[in-house]
Amino acid sequence: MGMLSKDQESLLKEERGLMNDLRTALVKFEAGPEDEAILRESIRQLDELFLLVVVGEFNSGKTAVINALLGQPLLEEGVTPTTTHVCLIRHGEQEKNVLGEDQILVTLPVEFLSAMTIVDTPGTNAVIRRHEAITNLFVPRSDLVLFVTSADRPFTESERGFLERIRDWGKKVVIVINKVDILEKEEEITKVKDFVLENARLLLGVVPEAFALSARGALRAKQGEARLWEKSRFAPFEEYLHNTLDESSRLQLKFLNPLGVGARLTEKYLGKVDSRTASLKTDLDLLADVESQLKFYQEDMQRNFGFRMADIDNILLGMEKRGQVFFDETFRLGRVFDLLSKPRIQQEFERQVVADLPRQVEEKVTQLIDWLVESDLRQWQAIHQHLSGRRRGQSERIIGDMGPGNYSYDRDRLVEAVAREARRVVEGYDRDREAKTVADHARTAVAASAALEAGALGLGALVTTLATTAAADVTGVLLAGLVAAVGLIIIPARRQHGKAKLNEKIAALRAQLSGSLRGQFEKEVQHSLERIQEAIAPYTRFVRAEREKMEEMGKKLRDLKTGIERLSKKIESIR
Ligand SMILES: Nc1nc2c(ncn2[C@@H]2O[C@H](COP(=O)(O)OP(=O)(O)O)[C@@H](O)[C@H]2O)c(=O)[nH]1
Ligand SMILES: [Mg+2]
Repeated sequence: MGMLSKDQESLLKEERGLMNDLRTALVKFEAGPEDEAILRESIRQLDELFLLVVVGEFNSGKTAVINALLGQPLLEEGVTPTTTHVCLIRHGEQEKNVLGEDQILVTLPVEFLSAMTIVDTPGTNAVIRRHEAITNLFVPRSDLVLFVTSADRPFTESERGFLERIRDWGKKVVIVINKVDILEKEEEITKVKDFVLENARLLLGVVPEAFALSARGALRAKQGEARLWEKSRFAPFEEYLHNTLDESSRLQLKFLNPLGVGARLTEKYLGKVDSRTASLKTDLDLLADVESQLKFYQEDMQRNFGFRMADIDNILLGMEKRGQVFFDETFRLGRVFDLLSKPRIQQEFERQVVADLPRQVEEKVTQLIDWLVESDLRQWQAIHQHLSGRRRGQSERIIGDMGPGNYSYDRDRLVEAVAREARRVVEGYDRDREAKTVADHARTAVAASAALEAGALGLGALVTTLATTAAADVTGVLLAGLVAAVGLIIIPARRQHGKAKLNEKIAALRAQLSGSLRGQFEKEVQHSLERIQEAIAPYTRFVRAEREKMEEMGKKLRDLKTGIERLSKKIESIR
């Protein structure tokens, strides 16, 4: 670029700062390397000569237009698609150099090339995809796009698509409708031009500059057939390129170039942030579902457990009642001789008071355990179902990757891991084994609370032992009381004492049993919840971290977008 004014310098500085910010953001958020390269190129382009890129379908006459501008048939026209290259045309000694597989550099001592570089592209061609890719590589770098369409097939479908992409890069487009010499009448030319302009307006939102001309006629005129010049309509086009597009408008376009690219990339990644945020929303909803399901599970367990423990309490209360009856019936003078036999009274106590309490307690506890185990299994089943549903839902709308960070891969892998763990648990769930483990724990807890050797005793046997110990204690009291009663005849007082003692014993037994069972089952529920939460934790952590990242990225991109818009307006308002 030539000499810049102070204002221009400061605009340029601001622009570089903004674009470098965007680059840093894209790198940080693992944007595709091509996008980063495009941005880098367009920033670099700020230091280069004005770049005019000529695009259009194959055979529309792009090369012919350039030859006509140069006034000499320096570039080969009418070549087949397979032999075309991107051709960079610069100012210099007349020379031709191969730059690479797809590019050649032509230098020519033509005056206007000292103000701009022209790029002749092979054109968009559905047959040769590679050409399209090469052309697409140059479009983002261009400061101005010259879009050449042919009067015999103006504005084809593929040209329409191509123009759309050019627009997305925020490029200024000038349209050339070439080969108007094949149209006989003036009104045919007007018709074609109107048609092209209307379509371009619909696509671009603005009416671009458009020139209907004959490149062939112009070249021939410049080479001696002067009478063809007027008819070629080339003059207004040349006038536009050389004069309307003066130094300051070129500079303006050049300044706008990286901003257009930046706006396009910002838009693209904001779109990705949006769709990923939406995807994360479903993950978060799912996790919230799971969370509330677990909470409900916990509450349900508490409530149900309360009912079931009340059942067990009732059984123990029944024993307490039977004890009272036993006391009243046995502690009578009429049975004094029966009562004198200690083994006998103990036997009777066991038969009438203890009765089938151990079996009943054991049955209730077994039911409780089965219910506990079943609920645990159901939680895992629910988790598995939730996640399988989520996986299916997700695969239907796979979102483009945001670079090597490979979000969907990580996410799916984690969901898969949780689902796999849930499936493993569900499929391998051995109710009997689980129940036995819980029963063992419960038995150990009950034994520990009673300071008994748990050993190989089942829960029922344990309860029997506890009840019998109580019985022995109480019948002991009974006998002592009996002797005293017989001797001193103060039976009622002794009876009172015996009953109180029995109540105390049974209350202690109840406290022991329900206290240790409750403690143990609470532990089991906690453990079950912890296991499930642990299985989900990596997925939860991932989703939360991703969401934070997306929030940060969205904010950064929106800030950049605002900055780009503001600077573009500033640049557009110069002149
Ligand atoms: N009738 C007519 N033919 C043209 C004109 N310009 C180019 N052509 C022909 O159209 C064909 C393709 O031109 P070319 O410049 O190679 O097209 P490109 O593939 O877009 O570069 C060649 O045979 C040219 O001679 C023109 O103004 N009028
Ligand atoms: Mg060509």
